Order: sequence, then structure tokens, then C-alpha cells
Amino acid sequence: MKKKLIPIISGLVFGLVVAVIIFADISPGSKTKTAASNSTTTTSNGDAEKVYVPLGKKDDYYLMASGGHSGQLFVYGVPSMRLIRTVPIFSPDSATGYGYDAASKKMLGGYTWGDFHHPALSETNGDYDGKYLFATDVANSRAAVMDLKTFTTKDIIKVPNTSGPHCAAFVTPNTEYLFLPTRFATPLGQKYASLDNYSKDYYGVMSALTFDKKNEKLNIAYQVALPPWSYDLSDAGKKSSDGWGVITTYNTEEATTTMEINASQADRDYIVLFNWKELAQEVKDGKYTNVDGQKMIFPEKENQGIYLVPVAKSPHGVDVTPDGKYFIASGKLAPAMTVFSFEKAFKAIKDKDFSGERNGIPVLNYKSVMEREVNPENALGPLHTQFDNKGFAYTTMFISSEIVKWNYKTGEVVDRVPVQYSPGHAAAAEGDTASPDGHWLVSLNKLAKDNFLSVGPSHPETMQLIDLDGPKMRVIDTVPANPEPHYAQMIKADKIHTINVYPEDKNNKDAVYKTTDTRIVRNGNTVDVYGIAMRSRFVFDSKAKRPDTIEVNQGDHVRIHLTNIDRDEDITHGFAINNYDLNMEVQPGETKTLDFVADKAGTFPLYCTNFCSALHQEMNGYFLVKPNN
Ligand code: RUQ
Ligand code: CUA
Repeated sequence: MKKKLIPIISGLVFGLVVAVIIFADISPGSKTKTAASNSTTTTSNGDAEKVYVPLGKKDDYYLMASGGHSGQLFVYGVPSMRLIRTVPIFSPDSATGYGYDAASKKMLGGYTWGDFHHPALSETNGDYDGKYLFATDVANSRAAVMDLKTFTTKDIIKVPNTSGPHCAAFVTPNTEYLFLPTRFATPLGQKYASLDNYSKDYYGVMSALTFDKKNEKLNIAYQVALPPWSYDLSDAGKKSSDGWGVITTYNTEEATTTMEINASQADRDYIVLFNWKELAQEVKDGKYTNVDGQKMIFPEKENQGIYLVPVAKSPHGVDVTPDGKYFIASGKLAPAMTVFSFEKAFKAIKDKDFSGERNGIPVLNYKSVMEREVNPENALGPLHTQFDNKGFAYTTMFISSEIVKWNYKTGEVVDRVPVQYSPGHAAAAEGDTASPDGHWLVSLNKLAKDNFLSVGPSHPETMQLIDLDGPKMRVIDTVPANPEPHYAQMIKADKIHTINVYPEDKNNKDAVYKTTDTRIVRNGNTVDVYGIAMRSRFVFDSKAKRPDTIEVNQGDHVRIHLTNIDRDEDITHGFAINNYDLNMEVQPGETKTLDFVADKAGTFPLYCTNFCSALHQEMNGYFLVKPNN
């Protein structure tokens, strides 16, 4: 009797377990096992400790997350996942006055928004060097550079002949170049051309930018008029593949309407494999055409360094392995990661092992270059791959909402973990350098759904911190993220050396460092104010009856130069003119200028917008504008 009961009881228990698992599977946001995985996302107390960074201690890593169509960069600390700073890059920002003061207003070039997808940290020998961060704007075709000493934008360049540099920015191992291939094809100079002549008149231009460190300026070295396809993601070769770059393409069908269907017809698209050292040599040898002042290479005319590698239809991400030996394309529409060998590609190029050509560009034989195809069971929508220090790759699965850990040398899938939900990119610690750190992976998820208190029909995105140290991946923290981190890079904190205070700049004619040097200078209709901000007052003219008042005539061109002479870290002052729609911050030691026409007559209080001292509320004065008549 007893013997018979045991199987019945164990059968019941088994049934219960199955029921729990099934229930867990259908309950959204479940924190237990899902069909997609044999890992769990359950967090325990030990996990809370792992992400807790006590007061006085700091995070180990900076996570630099692009802000998508906010045009900004979001800086997080890892493992705490705290948002530390928002750095405006492509959009004006009321909090810092970015886009209001003369220098940043000029840099923004009149644009009011940007769409920032991929940050790229500067590199030395294939490792992040902690000096600069590059950004590109899909919306208005710009590139920018941010200085990591101050976390401020230093230069923005408008890139001509370019429509939506989505698949940038990626830097070469010693930041020789920053490549910007574009998402949309247009005629050169974006001139008018009928879509009926798309294949003939349209191009997908890739730009090669250089960065002049001394002057902190971006320049365009040359451009390449690639076929009118969409260029999606890119990466630079390293070590044995240094000198090469890879770019995924879609719409090699050259569809001009209903892209969703028409750009997904062909079974194969391509990876563009190019040698930037050879392209630079071609430019040096004068093998280019001048297009609106740009050195344009037309591959069908002067091609030595560009090849096509066939890849499963509509690929998205392409990532070079840390050893520089392989590049991995992810399927988007094909549920596979395809590993290609650089060495095999170089041999195919040498042997002219081509299967044909497109637009004069040789197509390499797929079989000769492909190393392996990896299809994890039921894993759908692979998008992007990151790496650790143990030879493992981590690929995001957008449709099946998980991260797949696999060995790129054998193709063996070793672990899978569900994420909530629909990851786009992921960022591993130093994850796309020549020497990744391991430890942490952050999954950048496009949908939050039921993760947080509801804020209406639209929700934030989420970032999930995944612990890579144990035998299995474990999701140990989920935080809301500002729309929309397309990509992020994680750099070791001790590589970044910020300054505490801006040093005195004797060459800056706008700066004043002593109250007695403050003055208001009139020159015809132009009024220059050389003022200072200090705790807790403004001084515009120390000799005046009211040193904190500026008085001008209606219609005057006014330039207010303001130097913050507080030499204490974090004592930032603001300067706003009430009802004049003007504001800027001035960081310790910094000088900034507001440049405007005083077209409105009246009495306008001016005040400090950044809480700086116990008497911050008293830090105000008047801006008086005498009417014309
Ligand atoms: S993309 S979610 Cu704008 Cu980097 Cu792939
Ligand atoms: Cu200065 Cu508040």
C-alpha cells in the first residue's frame, strides 16, 4: 500500500511544480522560471548587498547611456545603478543653460533636438582610455565630442552628404577615426531626385571623422559613397584585424516604399568589410572626387579596400570579438548569430574568392568566410553581442526577451536568463574593448510594462543589472531608465580623471577673477558686462552705486560675461533673467556668456538658479531696460 502511495504523492508534487511553472510562465513580469531559461531572476538579500554602495564609497564603473531622442547622455554608476548626471549633447537643457549661453548655442547650430544612439569612448590600444566620449545624432546628422574631465560637450560638427548616422559612432583602436555610416540613403547634398531613380541617384554615405585632441575639434577626413542601402551597426577590427571595419546593411533590395515588407525580401543582405588604412591611402593618392568640398570615394571607380560579405537577411548588430579574430552578425529576422572569421575573409580577398559583385564592390563567398552559425533553441530576435574576460559572448534576444551566453569559439550555448522585456543592446564592463572585465552586464530593455508604478500608457525603459560572476547569470537589479538608452558603454571608474574647478584662464578676455576688475562697457549699441558670481552675490561693476544691477537701453545688444570665482568643488551658480527666457549655469572657475538683444523694455529681476549657499535666495539683482521713447 505504502509503496503505491509514493508514486501518487510524488506525481501530485510533480503536477504542482508543473502548475507553478506554467502559472509563473503566463503571469507577466514573473520573477520565477520561464520557459526560455533554466536560470532564475529571483533576487535575494545577498543581491541587495551586491548593488549597495554605502555613503563614502563609490561605484566601480561609469555607465554612459545614450539618451536617444532626448539628445542627452545619461551617466549611471554600476553596480548601484544610480543616475549620476545628465549631460546635454544635442538638445538644449534648461537645467544647465546648455544651448542658452553663447558658446553652446552656437555649437547646437540652431537645432532644438537630437537622436543620440551610440556612444563611443575614446580608445588607446583597443581599450577605453577615459579621455573623451563621441556621440552621433541620427536626427540632424551631427557628431559630437564630450570631454571626460568636465563631462561637457566640446564640439559638434554637422556632417554634410549624410542622413542619419545611426550606425556610428565607432572608433578605431587608437581613436584614429570615428566612422559614421548612415541609416538613410539620399542623393548627395540631399538635393532633390525622384525616388524612381533611387538606384542611380541615391547613396548611403559613410564619413570618416578625425579628432584633433589639441583643439578639441572634430574634422571630416573623407567620405565614401556606398550603394543606396541602409547601414545599421558597425564595429572596428582590433589586434590582428586592426585597420578594418565592419558594417551591417539592410534594404539591399533598394526599396523606396513600405520598407517593413519591401526591405525584407531578399534572403541575404551584406556586411560591408572595409580597410580604412587603404581608404586613407587612396585619399592621399588623390583617388577621390570633390563633392561640395568633401573628398568623396566612389567604390565603383577607385575600389581597393571595400568588400561585401553575404549575411542572413536584415542583420542588425555586428560585433568584433575581443581577440579581433571574428565578427558576429545578429539576425533580427533570422534567429541566428553568424560568426565570421577575419582571417578567412583576408584569404578570400587574397584569392579573389568572390561570388559576384554589387555596384562594383566584390562579394566574398559566404562559405569561405563564415565560421559558424549559432541558433539557440527558441531564441528569437538576436540584436547585439557583448563580451567578458573568459571568452563568452552575451547576445540580446529582443523577441524572446532574454540574454544568451555562449562560447564564440565553439558555438556552445552555456546559459540563458530572461529579462523584462525586449532587450535592445546590452553593455558589459569594458565590453567592447580588447580586454573586457566581466563581472557585470546591463541589459537595456525597451519595455518596462509591469515593472514599476504605472505612470500612464507610456512607461520608462528599463536597465537590468546582471551578475556574471557566478556559474549562472543572475539579474539582480531593475531600474527605470530615461528614454531611450540605445546603447551604453561601461568604463572602469578609475580611468576617468575629472577636474574639481576650472583653472584660471589668463587668455580668456571675457573672464574676470577679481571684483575690482568687474565693469560694464558700452560701445555704441553694444553693452559688455564683465561680471562675477560668488557666494552669495553678483558683481557686475564694483564701482557702481548698485554693483548687482545691469541697466541698458531697449534694443541694445547685450553680452553678459560671467565668471564663477568660487574655487570650491560643486559650488555652481546659475544666472537667470526673470521673464526674459534666459538661464545658464556657471561651474566653479568657469566663464560663460549670454548674448542677446534687450528687445523688451521694463524691470526684470535677475537671480541665481543653482542653490549655492544659505543666502542663495538673496543672490539676485536687477536687469533694467529703459524704453526707447
Ligand atoms: S540600435 S536596439 Cu539604435 Cu543600436 Cu540596436
Ligand atoms: Cu549662487 Cu545660488
